[in-house]
Amino acid sequence: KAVTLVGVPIEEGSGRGGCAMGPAALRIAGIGQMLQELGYRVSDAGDLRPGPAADLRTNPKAKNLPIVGAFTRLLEKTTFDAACADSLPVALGGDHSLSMGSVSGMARYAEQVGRPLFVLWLDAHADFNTPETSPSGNMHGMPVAFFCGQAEFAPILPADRPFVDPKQVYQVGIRSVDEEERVAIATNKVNVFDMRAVDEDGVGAIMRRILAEVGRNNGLLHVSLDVDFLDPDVAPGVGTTVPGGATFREAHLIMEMLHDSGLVSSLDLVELNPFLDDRGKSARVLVDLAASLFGRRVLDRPTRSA
Ligand code: DIR
Ligand code: MN
Ligand code: MN
Ligand code: MN
Repeated sequence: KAVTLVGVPIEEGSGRGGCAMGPAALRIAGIGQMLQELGYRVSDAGDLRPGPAADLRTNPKAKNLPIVGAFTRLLEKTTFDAACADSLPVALGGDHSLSMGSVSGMARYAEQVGRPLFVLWLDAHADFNTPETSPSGNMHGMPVAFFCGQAEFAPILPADRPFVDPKQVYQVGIRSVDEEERVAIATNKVNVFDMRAVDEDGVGAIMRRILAEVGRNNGLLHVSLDVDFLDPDVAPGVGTTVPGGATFREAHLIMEMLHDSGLVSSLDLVELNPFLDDRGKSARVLVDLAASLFGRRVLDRPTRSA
């Protein structure tokens, strides 16, 4: 089993500084060593360092588009190449705009191998804004709309690229959605399990449903984990904390069930802002969660079947 780490030090999608230090913090917290200890062959693609794309113009409705677009292009290709080499790509963020690239790369790979791509979006936010609907202009609030082909974004990637079907996007942990975003999610039939659903049904039942659907369709599953999915008490190192997030135990259960499913094809760890963190706490939590996703467990006890 092989894993490719890709550092994506982008913060220009988030409207504040700090996320660019995320890859370094995740490395210091031991992401590579953890994977090696679990028996993976780990290659490290280093940190992507593109310059701003000269052909993309700045736009107040999509802030820092030239650099966000440049990262998108480079990460799309890096992710696609890793997947083609049978290595599981892990994007070390970096703000959530990087998923425009990682998910688009996996969509291209999925099309090549003739399997549907599903996306599990673990986040306080739906990130389904477009330049037209975004109240902030921050592109980290737009990646899902981008890879679902919802918006006429500037020509960052070829217009004929494969998109993700919004009905194959599963969002868990959602508790902050903008007005027009709410309409777009409903219209496009994104599968949203908000925190009320988590409270009523529990993450175990929700994950069993999602994984059964992906398995039934022989899908690939891209997992995108935003630090603000977690409760701010668990992970304070993020610029957009929202109270009432997932607990440490809920998050680990999700990761363990993902491992047991054997369906995960790719992973983003995003929005870690080490400048706001509490002595590396959130970086360590992310590495711990990734460890559960990659197979670390307390006892050899598989997930209870539905
Ligand atoms: C808000 C905040 N929905 C926006 N978004 C995110 O600016 O679009 N915060 N992703 O983390
Ligand atoms: Mn996000
Ligand atoms: Mn978020
Ligand atoms: Mn965010």
